Amino acid sequence: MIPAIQKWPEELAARYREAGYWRGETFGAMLRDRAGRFADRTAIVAGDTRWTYAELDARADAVARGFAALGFRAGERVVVQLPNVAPFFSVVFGLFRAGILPVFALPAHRSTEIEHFLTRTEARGYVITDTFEGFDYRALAAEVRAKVPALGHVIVAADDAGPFTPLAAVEKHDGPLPEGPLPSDVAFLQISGGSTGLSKLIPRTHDDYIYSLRGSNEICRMDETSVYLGALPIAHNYPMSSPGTFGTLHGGGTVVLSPSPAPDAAFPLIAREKVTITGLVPPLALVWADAARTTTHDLSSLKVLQAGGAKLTPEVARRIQAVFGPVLQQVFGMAEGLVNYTRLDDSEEVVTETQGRPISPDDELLIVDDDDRPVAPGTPGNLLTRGPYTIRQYFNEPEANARSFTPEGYYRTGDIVLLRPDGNLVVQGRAKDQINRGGEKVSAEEIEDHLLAHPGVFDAAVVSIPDPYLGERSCAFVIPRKSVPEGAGLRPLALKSWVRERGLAAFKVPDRVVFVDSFHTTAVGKVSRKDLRATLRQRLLEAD
Ligand code: J2J
Repeated sequence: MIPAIQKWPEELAARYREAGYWRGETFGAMLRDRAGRFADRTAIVAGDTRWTYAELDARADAVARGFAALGFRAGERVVVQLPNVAPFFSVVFGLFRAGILPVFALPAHRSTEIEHFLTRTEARGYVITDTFEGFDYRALAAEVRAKVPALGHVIVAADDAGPFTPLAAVEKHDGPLPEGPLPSDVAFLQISGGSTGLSKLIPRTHDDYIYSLRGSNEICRMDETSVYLGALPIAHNYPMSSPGTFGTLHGGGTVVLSPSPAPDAAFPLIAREKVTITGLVPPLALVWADAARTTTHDLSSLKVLQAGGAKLTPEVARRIQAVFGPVLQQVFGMAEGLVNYTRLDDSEEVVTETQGRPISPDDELLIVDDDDRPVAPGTPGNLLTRGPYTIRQYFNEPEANARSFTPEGYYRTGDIVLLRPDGNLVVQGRAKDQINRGGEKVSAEEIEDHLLAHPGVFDAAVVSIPDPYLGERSCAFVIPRKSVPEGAGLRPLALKSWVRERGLAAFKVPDRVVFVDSFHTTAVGKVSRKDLRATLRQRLLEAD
């Protein structure tokens, strides 16, 4: 088995420890400590379920013992695909405690993505729920198990496990508690947004991630009185850690889970549980602002309303503040590490116009041109970063690592930003070939590869197009292969179904398909995919 590791150069690691960023704590120990200090306080609220810290801690122990009894050992990986349900926390904290690494799949992922996560991480375990939003995860598990023989255990965190093992049965094993991991060990694998091919996996250590939680909690003033609403899918890095559900548990507060981010699900929960903070993506923040105008639910407990994951325009920021008051916080982060926040006492101008500044004084930011030379102050450029909670490598991706990190260990974010004299960043665009569909990231290349697999497709290029609601949508330019019947009769709907049926998350299906006879690349010589996408995008904007 390929070990999942994350390593900083020794002198930097020493500095991060000396500065008190890395304190040698693990997630297992963190929960044990909070269960000691806040035993009877409510940790998790989901539907009719309410777990105290003591209960969550006991359940995490049961999960750790159960997985050990099933033969899972420290360092192994288990793909966890759960929606916003309470067992998400008993499962992942149980795995943390046993040193087993959860791989955080999203509820939207389908067979192709799950198969990739399972095979790439050599996972022998897959944790799902029964059904959610009308989709049966047991059928998905049956499909991937047929393709991935190494998948030994499918565990269902719900009553009706079908042919698989119910979580309750795993929790009944009464073996010894496995020896825990080291704080410097990788705790889990997050999923990268991806701009090439398939999603890469992001190894985060206990030390580095817990530091990002502590830093986020300080900035967002989280403590045991905080009530965080998990409205977005909680497996996303943003609602997990900025400060998100994990930050809330770090602070001893209460996590309230909403099955959906829609106002009719979320607003009653805010009123009933007196939610103090939540994180949204910009399109949702706008929907909430509209709904809040006429709601009968009392939303006055909300002290912090975060918008992040995609660019919030100043205009939308103002609309949110007009309804909710001065509670807006912008968050610009990435699952690879670096997170920027506007601060709660920042001026309205900063909160409206900027994406904030980093968590740590030791977050190093470089803004460079395409040749990696620093740009003049105040000029937009490519953002490179390294620091005490930003990864130095992806899991098992030698080629991507060489592209995504500089020799000095800076992560190439792919974002184009401007650094203001006051230290705040403004995101101006993106150099990476990605579509940011209201916070859901889609790799252009990944979708092109699926389109090219269609017998009627000669060539395809996927680009982002502006969208008044989502910020961006995806558009696929397709050259049909006229010489075959499949190409002659090709329709947009057929291609959309094709992508969906290849086992991809619905948010990756192109929103628009435009058929063209050729890409008309006028430039002499070989045109890069990147330039081609830019040209096509421009042509579409001019035509619309
Ligand atoms: C513009 N683009 C943004 C913003 C992220 C906190 C918040 C977000 C994420 C996240 C996260 C943006 N304005 N405010 O993990 O902890 C785009 C950038 C970035 C990419 C990362 C967190 N906030 N983005 O969104 O790994 O392009 O993390 O590089 O999903 O989202 O995506 P992701």
